Amino acid sequence: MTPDLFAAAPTPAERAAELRAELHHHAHRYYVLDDPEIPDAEYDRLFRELQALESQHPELLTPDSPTQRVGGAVLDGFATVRHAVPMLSIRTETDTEATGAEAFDARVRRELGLSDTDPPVDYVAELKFDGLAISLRYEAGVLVQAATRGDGEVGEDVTQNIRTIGQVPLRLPTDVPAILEVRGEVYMRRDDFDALNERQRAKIAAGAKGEKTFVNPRNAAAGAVRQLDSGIAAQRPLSFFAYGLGEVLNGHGSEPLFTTQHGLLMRLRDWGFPVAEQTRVCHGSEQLISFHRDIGIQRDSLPYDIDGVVYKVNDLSLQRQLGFVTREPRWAVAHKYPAQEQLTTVQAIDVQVGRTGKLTPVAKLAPVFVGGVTVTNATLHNELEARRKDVRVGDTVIVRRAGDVIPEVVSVVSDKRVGDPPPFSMPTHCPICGSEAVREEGEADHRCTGGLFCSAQRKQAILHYAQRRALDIEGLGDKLVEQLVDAGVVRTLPDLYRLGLTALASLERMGEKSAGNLLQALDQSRHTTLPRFLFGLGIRHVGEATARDLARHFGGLDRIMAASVDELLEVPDVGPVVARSIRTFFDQDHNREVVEQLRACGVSWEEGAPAERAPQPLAGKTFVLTGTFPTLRREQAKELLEAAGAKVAGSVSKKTDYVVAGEDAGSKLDKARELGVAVIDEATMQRLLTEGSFT
Ligand code: 5U1
Repeated sequence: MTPDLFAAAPTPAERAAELRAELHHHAHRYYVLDDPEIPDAEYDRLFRELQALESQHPELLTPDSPTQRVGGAVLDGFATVRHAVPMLSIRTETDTEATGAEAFDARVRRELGLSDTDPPVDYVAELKFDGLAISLRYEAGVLVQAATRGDGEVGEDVTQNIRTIGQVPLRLPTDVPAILEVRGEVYMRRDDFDALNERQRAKIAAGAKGEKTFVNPRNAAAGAVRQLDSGIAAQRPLSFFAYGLGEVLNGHGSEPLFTTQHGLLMRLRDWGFPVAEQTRVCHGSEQLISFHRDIGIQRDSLPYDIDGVVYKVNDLSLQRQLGFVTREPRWAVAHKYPAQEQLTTVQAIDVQVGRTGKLTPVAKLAPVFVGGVTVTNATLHNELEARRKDVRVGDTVIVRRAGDVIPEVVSVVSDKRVGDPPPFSMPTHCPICGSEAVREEGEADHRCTGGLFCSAQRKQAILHYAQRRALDIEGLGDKLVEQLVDAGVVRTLPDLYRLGLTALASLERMGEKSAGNLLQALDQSRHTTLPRFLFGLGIRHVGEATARDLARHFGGLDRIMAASVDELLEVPDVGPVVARSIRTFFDQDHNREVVEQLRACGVSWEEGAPAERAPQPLAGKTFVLTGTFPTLRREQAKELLEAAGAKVAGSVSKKTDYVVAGEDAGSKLDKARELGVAVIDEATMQRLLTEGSFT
């Protein structure tokens, strides 16, 4: 568009309105849609222009101005707010099994007078965010008040703090009702929580007084919302999801704005509120059960904590018909997952030795059922962490177990401490082999200096070599490795291939049949691939991907063993730390000896020529894989794409170039369609792999 050179310059009021509108638009793109249109620097420039205008003309300052997000006001206490429509709570179904969803459906059907032959009831299934419920009040489309739930009737006015949340719109489109209360949850993403705690730890280490780390994202979010100094609240990264309404007056026109809960959520999204994409319409209890199961699987990979899912009757007229019991609607229920945090006591603190000699303090706990399993050990990571949390024997602690993550001690319940047990300190010598334990400068971990002299390191090294992703020796598990090392039968990796039937069969709990199977598995493992072998050696910092890159780049093991640090640095994704670690490993005579002996025992793989710089037809492209493919396993497809230079991501965003969808593709396919990302099948992916683009 050519600028109109003769147009009058805007007045300060016009320019301020223009800037506010532009900043609102870009804040929505950035915070809600995660799809910014302008660089951060440009946003900052517009923001500063508006700030300058408002300070020159204070009369132009409006409560919905984006400049009001930065916080600053310090309150003596919070004013109270009487909710125009009470903020209800939700009934909790504590039965975490599928029967929990069935019980809710049965209750709803009974209350509605439906018989078994009537069709299934439609529900909306949503996520139950682990945060703090908030009511946002908009008058004439402008945010005028934000209040906590409080006792449901009266909450606290936390408007200044809520304004600092980028995802909360300060102003809504013009078609919203004159009075509109939007309800939802303020929460903290896990990555924001980790970064916040990292900053807190740095402040504490620098000697700042009165600073602390936070126990979990929910507490951190609740603390930020109830922070009297809004300048501090503004530094706590909060997010928001909308899921319901409070008071609504003066809708436009005579048509209702929506007749279903799903319609309501979609309308909230249109108005600029973040609504979780996992929201799903479910027909009857079976689909509720599968939603509960699907989200249970995804739970740990969501970027924020949830403690369950919520089911709501979809039809708003049926909701009205069902009504409430005390403060809880009959049309909704929260269906929980097993708690991920529990209280227990520390019976001892042991120190375990890992494959690379790392010493890890581990709290031995009174058994406790958490995250779906009984937990008896929880990692304390290292001495600094154990001291920071000040975990002592006898303490009552909060233990957390999320998914496959190793259980950890979140914090000590300090007022339950009995007496004055001594603080934990790391032993000066390895508890297994007695070698000196050292902590190198700049590192948090202590390490045993015993190397393969240390039987604990040997056991871990053997288990690492035998694992499925390395040499894949079926049957060689912890117990057996322990026996083999403790009995002195296996000292180094090549000893595995020297095991005989008689020696094996004489071990405790090992019959002739199992011994025979193990020998067969060992024999099969002799034929392997270079990446598996390299990974199996357990070189520090060399994971599967690096092992693959090294094999591809050099083609053969001798070339890798002879490569200088500079030559290693030529491998894509290998940096100085990794390169030095590889060089150091192969500089040790005993490591070269192990490799030679393994080869002498018949361990072999195919070698190739060094890569010329393999063609990378898909360099710079990002793919997401979903569903089951006709010929390739997901892992194979990933390997092929990565070999062609593509990046394979776990979730779909605007930055995704292609979603490869197979049978039973899930929510990633829906997301791709929503964002207009190209969806292709396996055959098209194969064409791209060879041709790099469509011809
Ligand atoms: N997603 C969602 N969470 N949540 C919490 N919806 C929802 N609804 C709630 C609550 C307390 O309450 C209404 C059913 C009143």
